[in-house]
Amino acid sequence: MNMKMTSRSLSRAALASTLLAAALGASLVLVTSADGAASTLGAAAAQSGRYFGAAVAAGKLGDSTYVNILNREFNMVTAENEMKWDATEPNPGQFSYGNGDRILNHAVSNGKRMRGHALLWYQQEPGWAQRMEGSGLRQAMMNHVTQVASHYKGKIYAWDVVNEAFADGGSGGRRDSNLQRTGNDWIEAAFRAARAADPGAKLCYNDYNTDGINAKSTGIYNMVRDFKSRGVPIDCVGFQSHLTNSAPGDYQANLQRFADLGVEVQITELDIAGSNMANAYGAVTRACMAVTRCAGITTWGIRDTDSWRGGENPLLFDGNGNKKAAYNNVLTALNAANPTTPTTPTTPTTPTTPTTPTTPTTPTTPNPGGCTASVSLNPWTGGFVATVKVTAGASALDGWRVTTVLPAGAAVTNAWSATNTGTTGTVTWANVDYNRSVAAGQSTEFGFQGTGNGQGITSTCAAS
Ligand code: 9MR
Repeated sequence: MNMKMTSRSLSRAALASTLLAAALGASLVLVTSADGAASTLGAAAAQSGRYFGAAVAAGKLGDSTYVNILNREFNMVTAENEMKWDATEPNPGQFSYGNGDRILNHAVSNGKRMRGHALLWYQQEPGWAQRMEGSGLRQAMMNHVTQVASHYKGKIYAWDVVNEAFADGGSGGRRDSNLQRTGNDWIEAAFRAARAADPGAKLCYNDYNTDGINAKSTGIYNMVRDFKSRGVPIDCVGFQSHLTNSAPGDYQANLQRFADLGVEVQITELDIAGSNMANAYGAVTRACMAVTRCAGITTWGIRDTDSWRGGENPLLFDGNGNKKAAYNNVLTALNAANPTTPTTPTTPTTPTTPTTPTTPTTPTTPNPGGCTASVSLNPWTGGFVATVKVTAGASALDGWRVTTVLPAGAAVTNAWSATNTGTTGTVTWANVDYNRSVAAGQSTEFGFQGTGNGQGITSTCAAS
C-alpha cells in the first residue's frame, strides 16, 4: 500500500500487584498506580474489556528493548508480515509457519492474544498465486484460508479474513485483482471457509482509507450489512487508521455506524504522522472508548524505527524506546474510559508466591490438587473481563482443569487460551494444546469476557 492516507488502590494493593506482576513475569492486567489508574496500555485497555496491541516482526524478537516494551505494554499481537500468504504458503500446498508460530508462541507465553493478519490480500500473494486466475485460483484461495485458519485454530482472537478488497476513490466498489476476478462472491466464500476451519475466531474485514464516512467505507458498510442479512459469518471490521495529523471529524460516527450493524469494530494498524500526532492519538483512542463495540486498538509497530512509514515517526515510542507525548495521551484516554472501581485483582484469594512448605514432610505429594487458580477481574458497566492464573504446585502439570462458579446473572460471552463447558453458574475450563504443560511452580493464564457482574467468581484447579 502506498502513503495514500491523509488523513488506574492503595499501597497494599499496589504491593500485591507488584508481587503478582513479578510472579507472572509479564503481567499486564495488574499494573496499577496508587490512584487506580493503570500504567501500561494493555492494563489500561483491559479495564474496559478492551485490548491494546502492536504489530510485531519475528526478526525483532531478539531485540531486548523491543521485546521489553512489547511484554510490558501490549496484550494483543498482530504478525506484521509473517501470517500473510507469501509467508505461509510459498509454494502451492506447501505451508511454512515458522515465523508466524514464533510470534504466536511469544505472544501466548507472555499472556497476550493474537490477531491473525491476513488470509487473503491482493498484495503479498506468493508468485505462484499471482500468476493464477479463475477457478484454479479460487480453489487455491479457499484451500489457503482453510489450511492457515486450521493451523492456527483456537489460537487467534480475530482474523483479517480479507484485507483491502475495496477500491479507493468515489466508486465505493471492489478493487480489481486476480482475487476479485474469480467472482464477486470470493469474500463471502473466504469468510465461510474461515468459519468452518476455526469457529472460535472472530472474522474481520480490514481496510484503509475507511476511517471516515466516505464512498469506500460506505461500500464496505453495505457489504457488511448484506452479509449480516444473509447470514454470511462476519464478526468485525478493522479500520487500519494510517493517519496524518488528525482523524476525520466523523471517525467516531463511522465506527458507530458499523457497530450498529452488529459487528465489533477494531482499530487495526494505527499510526499517525505529522506534528499534531500526539493530539490525534488521544482523539482516536477516545473515539474507540466511546463506541461500546470498539474492541481494541493496535498500533502498526512499536517504536518509530519499527514503522513502515520510514522517517515519519508515527508511533508511541521513539527509536530509543522512550514513551512519547502521544503515549501519555493514549494512556490517559484508556484510563478515562471506565472510571468505575477497576479491579479486585489486587487481593488475590490464593497466595501469589508459591507457598510450598518450608518443611517438606511429604515431598512426593506436596500439592494434592496439583495446581491453584486465582481470578483477577476487570469490571465495567454491564460486563467484565476475568483473567485466571493457573499455577502448578510442586509437580509439573500435563493438562489442567479449572472450575469457576459465576455469580447469578453473569454469563461467559467469549474466552481465550482455554475451552469452556457451560457459560453460567459452574463453568469448567480445560487447557488448550499450547498451555497444557506448566512447569512446577510456574503459571499460565487464560481469560474470558462476560456479561453481568463477575464480582465474587470462585475458582478451583485440578491436574487432568
Ligand atoms: O508493515 C508491512 C510492511 O513491512 C510490508 O512491507 C508491507 C507489504 O505490503 O505491508 C505492511 O503492512 C501493511 C498491512 O499488512 C496491510 N495494511 C497496510 C500495511 C502498511 O503497508
